[in-house]
Amino acid sequence: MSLKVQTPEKLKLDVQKIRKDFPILSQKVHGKDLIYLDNAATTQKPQAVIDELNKYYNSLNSNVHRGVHSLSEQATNAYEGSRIKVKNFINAGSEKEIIFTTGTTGAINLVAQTYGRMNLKEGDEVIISGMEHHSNIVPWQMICEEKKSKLKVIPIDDNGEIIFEEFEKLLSDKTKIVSVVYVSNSLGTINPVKKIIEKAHSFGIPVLMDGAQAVQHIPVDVQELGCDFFAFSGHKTFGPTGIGILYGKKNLLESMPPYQGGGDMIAKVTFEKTTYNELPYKFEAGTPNIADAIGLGKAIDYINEIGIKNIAAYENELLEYATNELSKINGLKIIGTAKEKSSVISFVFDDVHPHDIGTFLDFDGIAIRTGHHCTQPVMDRFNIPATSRASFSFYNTKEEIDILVISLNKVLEVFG
Ligand code: C6P
Repeated sequence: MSLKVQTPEKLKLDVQKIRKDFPILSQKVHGKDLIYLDNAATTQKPQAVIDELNKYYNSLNSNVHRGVHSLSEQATNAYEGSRIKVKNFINAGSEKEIIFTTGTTGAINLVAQTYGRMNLKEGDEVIISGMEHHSNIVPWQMICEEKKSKLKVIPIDDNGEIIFEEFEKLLSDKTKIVSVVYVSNSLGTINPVKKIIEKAHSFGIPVLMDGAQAVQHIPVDVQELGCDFFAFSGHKTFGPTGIGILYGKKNLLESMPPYQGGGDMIAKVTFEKTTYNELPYKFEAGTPNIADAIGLGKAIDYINEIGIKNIAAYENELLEYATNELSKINGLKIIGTAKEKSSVISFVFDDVHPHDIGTFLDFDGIAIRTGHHCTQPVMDRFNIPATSRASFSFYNTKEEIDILVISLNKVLEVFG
């Protein structure tokens, strides 16, 4: 069980120093030190990101791409500078391929409503996997329903891994797009995305990767992967909420119609006809989320300072430690035992409902998520209503995992 990154000989990551960068981590909850293990839902923000947002509103606030005055120029430079940071972060070929969206959900809806609307017709098929987040299911269902196309689902096995042979069987000339998650938020599975992309491409089919749980944990290089679209969210990447990214290959984005109409996405408007702006602005109608885009750029700077390979290696240690320690707890069953996993552990007890676990742990200051994690089909696949999920980030420690284990044992004493 490991993240796909070799552990460097000597870890360069100083967790105690890093923790001081995150003001929220020194809070108390119910009188106990906060132990934040809900990082798959959203990550905490370093002071540098919080300061960047303050700086923007204190000294830079202005609209972008519109004014000739100094403030507007500075805001535009910061906003476009952030786009370049994102481009470098995922190694896109050009900043024109980076679209600011509201998040992963916004990015996938954009592709479904533009690429999907343009390419799907009656009888066509969209392939997703059985471990998708609802935001990579429902947008495709909506457009498939409208176009009388079909959604095909790659089944997953008992470990929570995609059954690759079943994927191969689903591919045909009816398939118009494959849209799969890179790292599952409820199982932790890291999918063999390169293999999936290569297989789909051998049929000439484009692939969208839901990278919402990938970029904050493992190095991502969209050119090396070869994916056609890649989506992720700022708030899961130590940046602000309300901002996210759609990467798309230039030729595909150019061929797609705009998503929404409005200011900034146009070249020329008359009542008779409108022509559209060049990439990436064609897909960014209206005043964008300037401050949060800049905040995301700062979050990427922060990740780069620590080093994504160091992050991956450290989180891998946490995952192994937590898997071992949690496995010792009587009756605890881990859901999601793929060979390649990210730092997410979903678990169930036979006789204790996850919501009771979550509430109990909260009184010990421990934040985990309980429920279906917006992946109801995954719960159905494993025949369970919900799981408890502990998800780790590079600011978590083994000591925190020890406290989680103590608290879970107390849960068993009370409810078991
Ligand atoms: N998962 C979780 O607790 P947004 O809401 O657009 O930022 O991200 C949606 C999304 C898409 N794909 C995956 C794999 C995700 O994990 C998420 C968000 C959170 O697991 C909130 S439901």
